Amino acid sequence: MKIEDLKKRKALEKFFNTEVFKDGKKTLRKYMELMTYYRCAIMEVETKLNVLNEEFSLEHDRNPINSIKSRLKSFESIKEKMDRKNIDHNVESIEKEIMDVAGIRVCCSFIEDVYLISDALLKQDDIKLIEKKDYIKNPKPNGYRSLHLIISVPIFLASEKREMKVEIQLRTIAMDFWASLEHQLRYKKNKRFTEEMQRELLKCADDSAELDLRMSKLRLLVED
Ligand code: 0O2
Repeated sequence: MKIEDLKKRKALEKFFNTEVFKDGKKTLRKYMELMTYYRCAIMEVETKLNVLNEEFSLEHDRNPINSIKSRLKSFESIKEKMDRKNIDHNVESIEKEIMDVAGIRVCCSFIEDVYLISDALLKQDDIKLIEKKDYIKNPKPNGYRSLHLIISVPIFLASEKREMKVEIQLRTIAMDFWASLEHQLRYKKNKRFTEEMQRELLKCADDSAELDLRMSKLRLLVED
């Protein structure tokens, strides 16, 4: 086992041992199992998205999905969220209360593709929509735009079927460009956003939304 893995394991053991459970080892196993199920759920949803992308590219001669990135929330972020939201430290609560352990970010070419992919995915009879937040129609005050879906998807194990929650963020390339840079700036050490900086960021978000609209108009002209 690598030193980093060993350190991670020690931190996990400490968390599960001292803070909640006497039987830390058993709990750690449950946690590892749960993370494996989330990884499987990510694979399921990624496959669905890739299939949709293939199908649409065959029909329309272009890819509606530009890139798909996925991540499993780190133990540190899960713990931070549980503390922030006053959630009991146990494995069952992670599954019940934390909606974004499995996260998938889908970057689409045009705004219409965001809704095309989201509608096609939500139509599938094994997908259940748990929550939808449309920050494209209603951007956040700082200018953030994306369509957020929390869905549940079944995974098929050797002896059982399990419904797992996955958070999907769908956005255009322009929205992703803004969100990635805003995230980098926001987490710059020892720096604070002044009101002027926030205004400038909001303007950048509005300008890139305008670009998205212009690109959509061009697409209509080209595809007409
Ligand atoms: P990560 O590592 O990106 O996943 P909560 O998740 O409970 O804190 P809420 O209201 O449930 O809050 O979630 P929300 O705001 O709908 O979406 C949270 C996620 O959306 C964030 O995840 C970001 O990925 C993204 N996001 C939301 N607002 C912004 C924003 O203003 N700028 C950027 N760059 N991204 C944003 P996490 O948890 O921050 O981390």
